Order: sequence, then structure tokens, then C-alpha cells
Amino acid sequence: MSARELKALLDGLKPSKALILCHHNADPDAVCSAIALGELLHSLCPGIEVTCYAAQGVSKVSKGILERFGFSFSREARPADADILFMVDTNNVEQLEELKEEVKVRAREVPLVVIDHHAKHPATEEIASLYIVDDSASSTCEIILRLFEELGLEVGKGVAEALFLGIAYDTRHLALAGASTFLAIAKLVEAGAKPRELFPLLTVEMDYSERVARLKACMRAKVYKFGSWLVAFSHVSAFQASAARALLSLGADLAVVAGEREGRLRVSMRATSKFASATGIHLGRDLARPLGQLIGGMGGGHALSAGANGVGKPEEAIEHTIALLSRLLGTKGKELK
Ligand SMILES: [Mn+2]
Repeated sequence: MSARELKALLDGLKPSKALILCHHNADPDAVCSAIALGELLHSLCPGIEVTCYAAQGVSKVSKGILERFGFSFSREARPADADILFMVDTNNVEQLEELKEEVKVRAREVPLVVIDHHAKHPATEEIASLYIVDDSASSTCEIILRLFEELGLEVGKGVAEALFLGIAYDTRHLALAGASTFLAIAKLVEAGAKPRELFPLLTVEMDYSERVARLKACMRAKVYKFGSWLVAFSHVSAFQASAARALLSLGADLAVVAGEREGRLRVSMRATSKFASATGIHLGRDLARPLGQLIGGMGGGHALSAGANGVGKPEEAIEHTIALLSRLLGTKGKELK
């Protein structure tokens, strides 16, 4: 049982400084695992000093979560000063970026405990003293909850909230959760986590400039009918991709947003999966690539999401796209007035 091994390790070592490391740009599962693990260490090793660190800081969503908890990650980490190292939600030392070499060296001198739910990584297992990895777990937070339970530690409200957020994030708001995860969630809600308060923390508010760009793109949009397909064209000097997604959410089957900045022309396009499967049009291959050539640059991408870069005016790129689409769909587009 990994929890008992962890306790035995801590009882024998009596560490005074623990360093908890997360993968770069740490997501809520990583950050919340670190918060909860810190609490667990405080219960098992009273007086322990815990430092949490993520290479290149934490993600935007995680930042909001840390603010809400009044918890902060350290700006620097010194593996050489810690007498125990933890890696959470992190599959291999590469994800520690600039700390990678230091951690490898220090792991030869002090224990390294890895707690993770990604696929096992042999090189990581080799340098770890304790390797608590379960790739069937929804999230690292779910594994940490198990440790609390196996050790008979009480899950306070703060820990319950953190674990809830990590699990909810990694399961896309529980859409990917199985029965064991729902059982875990039930326990966390019982311990004080309130879904209604917590779910909104997982959605980041859009920047002001992005919202302005989206609204401008909607104001300037021209809508064409190609048979029964509704295609929206617009132009805005930034956030073209976001604007194209906004036009899809308004009801377009395909949205093409062009923009010019500092002499560079960028075009972003997004389609619904219904449009792609019914027409067989692959945006990257059939639309963005030829458009890239027409605007003196390059284009490509995926079936539902693609882009092209080049030179010229946004209006010209849109004219080219209308011509390409007319050919692909075998019908001339008619502007909706
Ligand atoms: Mn995770």
C-alpha cells in the first residue's frame, strides 16, 4: 500500500524541508495536488516547511485558483536545500524544464516521491524512491484523496475544495468521470466542497481586448449562403481564431476571419463537424493551403480548424476564400442581406 510506504518514509526521514514540483505551466490538477499534498505533509510532519514550484509558473486558470485559496507558488526552487522531493502530476523530469538536472542530482541524495496519473515512465520510476502512479485514476488529485483516506487523515474544507477542482478540471467538468471518481466527488462535496462555487473557477474570463475583437468581428461579419450552408466572413486585426469560434457559436457552419497587422495578413477558419463530415472539406488541406498560396504565404491545419498567413488586404483574402469555397461546394455563394 503506497500510503503506508509514504508514512514509513516520512517517519524514518523526519524531513524539515519538502519541495513539491509540478510540470511547467501547471494546470489545476497539478496545482491542487500540490496544495493538498502540502496539507498532508503538515499533518504527518508537524513543522515541516513546504515549497511548491512549477517551471514557468502556473497556468492562467491555476492562477485564479491560487488567488482564491490565498496560496502562492514559490518563484524559485532549490532542490539542493530540500530533504525530500515530490513530483506531482508530472510524468518525467523533462517537464521540470530548467530544474531537471538539479532534481536528477538531488534525487540521488534524498528521496524523490512521484505521485501521478499519467502512463508510467521507466526513467522516472528508476530515480524515484517511491513511485505512486496509477494511470487509471482520473487525476492526480484523486490519488491524493486516496492517500488521505488510507492514512486516516481528515479532509478539511480547503483540501476538499482543492481536490474537487483538480478532479473537475482533468475530467472536463466530470464529463469523463467514472463511478469511482463520482464516489470521490461525493466525499469531497460532503467535506464542504460546493460545486456551484467551484466550477466557475475553472473558466477563465476572457481578456477585454479579446472580447472587443470578437464583438468587432461580429459587427463586421458578412454572411454567405452556399446552398444551405451559412458561412461567415469577417476581419479584425487580432484574435482571429477566437473571433472565428465566436461566429460558429452564433450559428455559422464555417467562419473565416482575416486580419492584417504590421504588413502580415493572417486568416483563421473554423468549421463545425457537421459541415466537415457532410461536405468532406478538410479546412487545412482544401481551403487554408490553397489560400496560403494565393496570398503569397502558407496555410494549413486540421479538418475543423486551420489558418493561413501571407500578405495583402483582409478583403482580398476573403474574396479568394469565397471563390475557393464556390468551387469546392459547386455552388456560388450568395450574400445574405
Ligand atoms: Mn492531471
